[in-house]
Amino acid sequence: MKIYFCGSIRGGRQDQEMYAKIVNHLKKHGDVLTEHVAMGPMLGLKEKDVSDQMIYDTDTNWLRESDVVVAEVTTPSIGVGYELGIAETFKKPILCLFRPGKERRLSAMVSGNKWLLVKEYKGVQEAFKHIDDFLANGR
Ligand code: 6K6
Repeated sequence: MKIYFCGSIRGGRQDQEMYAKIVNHLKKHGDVLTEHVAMGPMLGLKEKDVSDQMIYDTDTNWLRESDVVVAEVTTPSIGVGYELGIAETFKKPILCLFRPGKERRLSAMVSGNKWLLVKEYKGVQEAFKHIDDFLANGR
């Protein structure tokens, strides 16, 4: 199974460690096409190594090829929101994981979209459970 993982990059990297845990878990289920999203600054691609056009072209091709999309949507990111819109037009099954917080509300464009399966979680084990349910049963 080809899994496209989405997480904030220019929107802010504060959840990068959580992305890494989620991606490690996703790798038990299949090939994660976008592992770099979860990598720390020392391991991942350097932003300057690739052009923005190359990023866009590669990512849209990977979205087209993917079987499922899993997005961590706690840190708001234009790129992640855009990827969700593209993935929906490709009719991909999509799981969005969100950690509610005091000052945080998920965009209505995500929480109000019935195509997206949106699951709230507090800790990483709960996120893993949502992923396992989604990949096994689509819910
Ligand atoms: C730097 C560090 C890791 O990768 C890079 C190079 N930049 C990107 N490489 C690959 N995909 C990217 C890059 N920048 C954004 N994206 C895609 O948009 C990812 O698939 C993310 O899910 C999403 C993040 O969007 P922003 O708006 O938060 O950057």
